[in-house]
Amino acid sequence: MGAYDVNGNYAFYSPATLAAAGFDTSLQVNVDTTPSTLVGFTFAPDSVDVRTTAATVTFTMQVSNGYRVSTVPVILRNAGGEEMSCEATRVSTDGAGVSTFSCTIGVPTTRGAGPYSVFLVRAGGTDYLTSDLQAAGYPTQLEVVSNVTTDRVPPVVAALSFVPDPLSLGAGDQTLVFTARLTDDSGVGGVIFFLIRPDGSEYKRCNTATIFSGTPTDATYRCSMPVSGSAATTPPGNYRVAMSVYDVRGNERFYTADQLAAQGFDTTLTVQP
Ligand SMILES: [Ca+2]
Ligand SMILES: [Ca+2]
Repeated sequence: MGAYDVNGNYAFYSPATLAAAGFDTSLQVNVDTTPSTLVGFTFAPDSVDVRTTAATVTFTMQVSNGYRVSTVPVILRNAGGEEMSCEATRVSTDGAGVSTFSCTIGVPTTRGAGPYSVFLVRAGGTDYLTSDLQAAGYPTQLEVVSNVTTDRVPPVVAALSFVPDPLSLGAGDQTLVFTARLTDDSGVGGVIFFLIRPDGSEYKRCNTATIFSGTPTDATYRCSMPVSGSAATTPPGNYRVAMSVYDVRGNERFYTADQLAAQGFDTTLTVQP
């Protein structure tokens, strides 16, 4: 320390000088390097019935040295790969530094039925997997009672065609009509047809969610795309057709022209001058 009087006389006292005078001059600073640890985990309820109305499940975690952790993610997964998750935020911290985190997962009526396992809880840098949670004696299984079967599979393309092919610019503006038959266990949601220029860039797309014929699980879609008869707008050459398909559960797949061709479909549209 340094000390001065009203006349400007100044003296600096080193730690050694102060210690020699009998004062305690050391200050101990403790740095806590103990990692955060999950010390409690539960959720309620452990079974929900969403056959008629949506439900919620609340997850509660206790984390030691909780000040080191800002959020605690929780992920659940069923055997079919359907996932639900939430990210818990701090509710409180007790005198021993154990923080309580909480979050809620909404379970809609569209959620697939069956058991869901707590796949992951992440506290600080540590991932607690199902087996870790079980070993610690925590609950890991949530039962969902629902009328819906898990579906993680996008629609399958059963047929694809388009007319006219070849398309002649000499005949003026044309309408290219795509037809595709799609199947899906839960029901097809819709389709987007992509027409790709000879240089690989997208020329135009045609989007429809209206079934032309069939049923939702075996649906035929038809989509009309205007094609300009101007060679400047529509350079002659071999165009390709790609598709994006999706079901009513949100499962989506993009099929490249090559993938569709590998299934045996004609995906080349010849545009003639
Ligand atoms: Ca599906
Ligand atoms: Ca063709």
